Amino acid sequence: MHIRQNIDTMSDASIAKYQSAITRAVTINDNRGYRHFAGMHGWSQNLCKHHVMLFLPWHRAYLYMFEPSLRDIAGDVALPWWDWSSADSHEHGLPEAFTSSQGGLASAPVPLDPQTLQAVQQQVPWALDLGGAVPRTIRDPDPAGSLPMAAAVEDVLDAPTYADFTTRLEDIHDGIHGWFKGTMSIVPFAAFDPIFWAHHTMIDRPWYKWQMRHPGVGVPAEIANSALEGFPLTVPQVLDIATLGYDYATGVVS
Ligand SMILES: [Cu+2]
Repeated sequence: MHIRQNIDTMSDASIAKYQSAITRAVTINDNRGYRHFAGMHGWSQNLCKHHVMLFLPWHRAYLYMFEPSLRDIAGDVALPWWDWSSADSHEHGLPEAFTSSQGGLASAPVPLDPQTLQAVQQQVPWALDLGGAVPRTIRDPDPAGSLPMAAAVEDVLDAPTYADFTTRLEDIHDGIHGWFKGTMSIVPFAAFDPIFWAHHTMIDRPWYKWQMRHPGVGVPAEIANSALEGFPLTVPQVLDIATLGYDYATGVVS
C-alpha cells in the first residue's frame, strides 16, 4: 500500500526523494519519462477530460499510472498533495518544496517542436518561459490569500450526488489552475508544471473523502462502465482506491 501524504507533513528526506524522482523523470525521453505523461494530459495527446462526468475518474487513473513511473526511478515514493486550502498556504502560497530552484519542482523543461514553439510565441507567449534554449514552465501566482478556503472544500463534501459533487469540485480545481496563471492555467501545458500532480492529488483526495461519506452513491449511469482513454482502466476499476493500492495519510494536518 502506498501512502500519499500532505507535502507539509513530509520529512525532508521524503521530500528530497520525491524531488529527485521528478528531476530524473524529466530527463527520460521515452514513455517512462515525465514528458510522456505530461503529454497525455495536454500537448500533444490531449486525452484529459474536463467539464464532463469523467473528470474525476480520468484524473485518478492518470495519477495512478504516473506514480509507478516515479517508483521505477526512485524507489518507494507516492504523490504528495499540496493543501492549497490550509492556513499556511493562505499565508505563504506554495510550499518551499515546489519553489526552491534546487529541488527540481519549481519548473520543468517543455521541449517543443519548431511549429508548436511558433504557435506558442504567437498565441500564448505568457504560458511558458521562452527565454532560454528550451522553453520552461512558468508561474505567476495571484496573492496567497485568494486561494480557496478549507470550508469551501468541506462544503463540497456534502454534495448529495456525484454530478453535483464533481461539478463543484472541478470548479474549485479550475480556480487553482487559474490562480497560478502561466503554465498551469493552460490545459495543453499544465501537466508539465511539477505542481500539477500535487494539485490533482489534492483533488483526488476529496473525491475519496466524498465516497467515504456517501457510501451508497454511485457515478451516473452514463459513465458507469466507461473506458478511461489512454489507460487500460475503466471507471469501475478506479472507484476504490484500496484496490488501486494507495491510501491517503491521515494526521493532524487534514
Ligand atoms: Cu487540473
